Amino acid sequence: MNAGEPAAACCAPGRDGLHAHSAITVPLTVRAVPVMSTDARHGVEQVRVPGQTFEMGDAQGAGRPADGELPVHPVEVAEFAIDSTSVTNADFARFVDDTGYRTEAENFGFSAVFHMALRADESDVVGSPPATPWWLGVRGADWRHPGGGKSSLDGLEDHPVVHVSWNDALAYCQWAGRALPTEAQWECASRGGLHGARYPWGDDLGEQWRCNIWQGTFPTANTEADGWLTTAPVRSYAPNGYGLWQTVGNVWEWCADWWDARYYADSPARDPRGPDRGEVKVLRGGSYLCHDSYCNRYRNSARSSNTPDSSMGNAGFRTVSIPA
Ligand SMILES: [Ca+2]
Ligand SMILES: [Ca+2]
Repeated sequence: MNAGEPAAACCAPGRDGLHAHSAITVPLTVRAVPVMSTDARHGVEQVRVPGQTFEMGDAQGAGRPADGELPVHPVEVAEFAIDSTSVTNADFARFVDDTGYRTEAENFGFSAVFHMALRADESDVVGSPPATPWWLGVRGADWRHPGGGKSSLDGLEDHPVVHVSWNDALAYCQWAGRALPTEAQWECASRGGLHGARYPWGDDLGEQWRCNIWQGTFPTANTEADGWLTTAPVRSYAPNGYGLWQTVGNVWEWCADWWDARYYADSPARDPRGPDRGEVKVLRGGSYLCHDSYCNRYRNSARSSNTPDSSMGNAGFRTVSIPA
């Protein structure tokens, strides 16, 4: 992997990498106070993150160089309000009911499903990236059918919506009068006021599971010691110091910024908004598939990326307020 390639290969397959007609694998490539939304459309509780200067980046040296978590650098962010949880299936359903919006997974006809989550006929599996065979392109997989055509949202109303692309998340934000967080806002919020910590709660995983990742042998045997094979309800475990739930683990979360591994070396010190252009958008926080054996990206500073039209069963989003 060189600096020009997206960092997400193991975590989330790009749209093209799953296409049935793709002959060659594509290079994958201070406690805040809850505030209620002023827009009744958006039902997710928000919390206020105070304006501050924080140290952005990987203070432990735990990341992969190609992900661009270094150098650690001071970043000043203005106060903002962010969702305390990921947008849920129930939240996204209100948007779709109101607008008739069709997601990109529905328009393309398929999305990326982790092999152990498959609930579809084998004939609906349209492809798989050879480098990451645990990802299946599944016809009929979309936000309403997270495991494929034989799955549903029954019992998953309070789970994060998944199989939404960056473009889908943006469409939701435009409807809700919200925005996607910048990468700097996301990391500042995930840190919860703990300077330089590895996780939202401190530096150690601890004896009790505090996030939804993978336990066991990836990608074939998950002991589910944390309670979940795939997504968990958004208010599982405990919130961080700012009142945010599950920034790390559960699902990756789209951010507004284009991704560039070299960005931290030369980014604005105040409210950075990412490179002006790019090929892939930033994803943050890791997912239920993270395991130290291949992906330790369930950390505050960890970065990943994917193309803005890609969707998968382990990525969703949360939103921020739009500055007046
Ligand atoms: Ca788990
Ligand atoms: Ca998350």
